[in-house]
Amino acid sequence: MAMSEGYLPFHPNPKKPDYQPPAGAVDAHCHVFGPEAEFPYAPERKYTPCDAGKDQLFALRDHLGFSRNVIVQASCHGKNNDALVDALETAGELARGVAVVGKDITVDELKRLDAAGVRAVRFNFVKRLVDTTPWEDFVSIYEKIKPLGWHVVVYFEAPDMEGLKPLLAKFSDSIVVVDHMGRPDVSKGVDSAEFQAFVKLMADNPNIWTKVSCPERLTMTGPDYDDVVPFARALVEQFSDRVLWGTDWPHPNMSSHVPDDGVLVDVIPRIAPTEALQKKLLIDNPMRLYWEK
Ligand code: 0GY
Repeated sequence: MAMSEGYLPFHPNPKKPDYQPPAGAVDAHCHVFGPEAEFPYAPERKYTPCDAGKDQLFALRDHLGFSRNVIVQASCHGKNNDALVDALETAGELARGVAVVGKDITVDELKRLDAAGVRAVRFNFVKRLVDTTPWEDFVSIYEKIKPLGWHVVVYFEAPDMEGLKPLLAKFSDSIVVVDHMGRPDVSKGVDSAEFQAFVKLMADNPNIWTKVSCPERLTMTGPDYDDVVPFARALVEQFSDRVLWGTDWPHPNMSSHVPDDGVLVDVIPRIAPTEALQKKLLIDNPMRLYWEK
């Protein structure tokens, strides 16, 4: 199956970052796509990506100077987590996973995912990526994963946050990780009501974490990412024990530019300016959440 029209494949030869991550650093948001011949894309998908398999992901990890990955099931694979599980089984202790499952998932299947290294489910609310799922389904999945000690990863865009608060409140016994800082409109500024509502959500709910990731998706100015840095830095400084960082490789659905992953790594010291903050962001927080369950 051909890639979606206009789909931009990932950067073929990212630069070696100038910033060297500390030994043991975790890329806590990345994906594997296919390869389609082995792991076909889901019939219900909204886009067909460029194949981006586990070997390419692990080569990128080494090239960028990272030690571990948290691999997140993406919508193009639907609820079939086979490519994710295969990558996790290859990586062993060097990767953990976030799966997407349906409300009819069995306990045995959840245990199989857990044994492979899955530690969370992802609930996706981005309308261009998935069809709507009834809230009761998310709640029943949540009840099933709780005994395993898993947490919840949510992906939504800023205008949808307010309406989702009652659902997020139902997950208050677990950690809830919000992808990509809740997708703020960075042109509005850090002090905007929109972003400050997200800061307040985190301040009011100590179980809510976020990924200070995806400058490439959020920027309006381009790959210096100057307009995104203040958002991520504000969150790292205020919530240093509840932030994660990831490349988002292989960057599905980019239209403005193809990010160079080495350039993305060089953003880290601008959002986490001290060694102590970098260690929390890249090692302590992801290790606590994904490896020390
Ligand atoms: C991301 C972002 C995107 C895609 C997905 O599940 C997905 O397909 O998460 C996006 O298009 O914004 O985190 O990879």
